[in-house]
Amino acid sequence: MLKRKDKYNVAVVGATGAVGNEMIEVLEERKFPVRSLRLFASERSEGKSHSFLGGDVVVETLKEDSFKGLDIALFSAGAERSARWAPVAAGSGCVVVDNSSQWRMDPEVPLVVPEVNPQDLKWHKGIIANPNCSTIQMVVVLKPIHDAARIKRVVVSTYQAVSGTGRKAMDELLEQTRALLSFQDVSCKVYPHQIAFNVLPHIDKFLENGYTREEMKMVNETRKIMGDASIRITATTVRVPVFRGHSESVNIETEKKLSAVEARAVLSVAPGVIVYDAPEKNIYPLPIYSAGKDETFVGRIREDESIENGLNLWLVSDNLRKGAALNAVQIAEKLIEMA
Ligand code: NAP
Ligand code: 12T
Repeated sequence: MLKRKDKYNVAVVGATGAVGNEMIEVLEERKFPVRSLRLFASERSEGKSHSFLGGDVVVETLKEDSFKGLDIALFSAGAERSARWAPVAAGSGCVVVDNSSQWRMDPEVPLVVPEVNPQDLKWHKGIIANPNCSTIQMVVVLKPIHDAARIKRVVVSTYQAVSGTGRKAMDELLEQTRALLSFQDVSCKVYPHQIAFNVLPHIDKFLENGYTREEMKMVNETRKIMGDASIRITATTVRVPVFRGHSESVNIETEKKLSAVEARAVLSVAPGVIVYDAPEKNIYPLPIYSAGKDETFVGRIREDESIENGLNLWLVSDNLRKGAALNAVQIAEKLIEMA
């Protein structure tokens, strides 16, 4: 449990990565009450440093006693590192907010989006999981609709940015684009196929049932966060050559009828959501405008005319912010509020 203090000793694990970097920026921007900041990464980064509030913080490697005296650790260094080190941190009394997939479906670990299920923070035992990026931006929109009309079924297709995979994937999109524009051959290291000028219906590993792990994360995590295992969900997750900002086409079937006008009214007061929907003026959410923003943008709000009670929506959010770093910092802020 977090003890109430004026300021906290904070760690970012995976500080040199795409998410870790964003975490440091979000902590700074939101004036998180930091007494001291410690940064951790692999041996590859030893000796590197990162600026924070005008000073320079040196990047360290993890050791058994690294978490002594720390209050909060934000992890984003991959599932293996979380499996190994989150229990070590929690064991030394440091509360972990983990961005990897390692602990999300563990029944002992709350999976939290502060706008949706802040109450689940009450039962944490030292580790709190941050959901998958595609799930987070979808549930902030599903929750108010569920409260208003009870969701029976969701069909979602995603259009996910390469920054979701990390730094190396961003470099790959840039290098392939550069190579193709100068008539050179491309090399594929991160993804199994060329991502520049292409679309890949494949995110994370394929499972026995023919779905990808990313698709099943959206199904299982949504049910856990919403606290309703009866919601039926099916997903197709797709990688597109976009650097930042995940888009989603979401079809929702509800028990009660919700007209497009009513849905717009419900969403316009939902926390963390901005309705951006004026098609007659070519206004709808776009990944290039979501980059660097905190909210999930929703547009193309319309009734599904093929069923009785259905809606179609288009959602966009910055996957490195609400999808990862921002949600983790908001969890930490909520913990402080509750301490
Ligand atoms: P990334 O850009 O590849 O960064 C990986 C980070 O992990 C780097 O700081 C790296 O340090 C560090 N690391 C690697 N091996 C390590 C080790 N043995 N010990 C300590 N640190 C180590 O990846 P990313 O996109 O930031 O993603 C990182 C994590 O966040 C992953 O677990 C991913 O699943 C999760 N993530 C979650 C979401 C979400 O949906 N909420 C979204 C994106 C990512 P070096 O620079 O020294 O190699
Ligand atoms: N493979 O945190 O590649 O479970 O975009 C997030 C993003 C896993 C995760 C990606 C991934 C996660 C991706």
